[in-house]
Amino acid sequence: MERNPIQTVANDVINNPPTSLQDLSTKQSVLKCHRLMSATHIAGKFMYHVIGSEESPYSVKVRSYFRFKGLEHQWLERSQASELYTQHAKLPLIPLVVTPDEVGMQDSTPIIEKMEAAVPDPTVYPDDPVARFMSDLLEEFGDEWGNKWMFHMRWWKEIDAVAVSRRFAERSGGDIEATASAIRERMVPRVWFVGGNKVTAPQIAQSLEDALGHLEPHLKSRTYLMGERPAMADFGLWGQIYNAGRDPTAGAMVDKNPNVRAWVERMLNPEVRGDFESWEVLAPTLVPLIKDQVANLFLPWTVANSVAIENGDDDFTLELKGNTWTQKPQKYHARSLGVIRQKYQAVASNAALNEILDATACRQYLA
Ligand SMILES: N[C@@H](CCC(=O)N[C@@H](CS)C(=O)NCC(=O)O)C(=O)O
Repeated sequence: MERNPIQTVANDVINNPPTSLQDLSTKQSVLKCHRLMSATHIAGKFMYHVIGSEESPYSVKVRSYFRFKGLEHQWLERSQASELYTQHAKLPLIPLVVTPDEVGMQDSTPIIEKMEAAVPDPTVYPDDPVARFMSDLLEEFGDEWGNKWMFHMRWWKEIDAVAVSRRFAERSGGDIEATASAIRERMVPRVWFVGGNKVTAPQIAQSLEDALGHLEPHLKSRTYLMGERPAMADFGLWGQIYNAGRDPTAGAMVDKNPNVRAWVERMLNPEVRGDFESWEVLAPTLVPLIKDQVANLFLPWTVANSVAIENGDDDFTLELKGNTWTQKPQKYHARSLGVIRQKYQAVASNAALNEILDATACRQYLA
């Protein structure tokens, strides 16, 4: 087994005592330099580091994935890992994963996909190709639409913004009220970024309530969304619902759905309890969620968003389930629509999948 760097340098000093004052000083400064490296870096040299925050849905998504895969890793709050973060982050976003050979990875979906390629077992991809694509689609839905539930509801109402900003402030210490108020000043205006405004606020809350209402019966008779083991869909949707579930208003909504609440707790440390289910078995309770939320809200929204980005529009407006939705376009989502469309292209010759995507009214947005 390889030794940690301090031990190696210390042994070198013992085995090869310094021969001159200059040599002594070199060896001392090497030792000091290694000591100065954060304790976590030293302790975790041979493991992954997952840098994020409990409050960040994409960070806890990746952490749960690492836990599920049994990948040796150390979870570091962003504030504990400034040096490592600055060294490896290319984008000002969390999560950041640093591999044992010190490569930085960002963006939760590609992180999971790269890890799946490197460490395939236990897989998060259902073996049934239809279930697998639906799982990817639900992951995308969770990441891109589910984030509106979490982020908008967290900062929209004062009761939530105050509670959450105090929770954030407690982590950073100091004057809690002053820090909480500074956090609110920074975060509340950002709800516009996810499309939260007076017109869309009731629609976002309704969407969360409806999605939870669809998930509740689906999770009555199974442990995870695609059967008895977690899939991509679980990680994407869970990160958002877990975080929403920690805030007052959205948390009360989650609590009304005991099966969802139990899944939320379970997904903190997901594990294999059995097999994935076939699409035929999943469909009766998953299709209503896909029709109502993915086909009627998320997909038309993401396509309109992407068109607005292409046209360079300042904002875009469309009708979603009979309500007017209006917002400024979001760049990242246009890119991720391209990615899910590519995933569809890779399986577009699957007749059974096409039949289901047509029946759920999803295919028109993906093809
Ligand atoms: N698509 C990215 C999104 C990551 C993201 O938006 N992270 C947020 C936190 S949840 C962030 O870092 N925002 C900037 C900040 O907190 O300073 C992913 O899946 O990892």
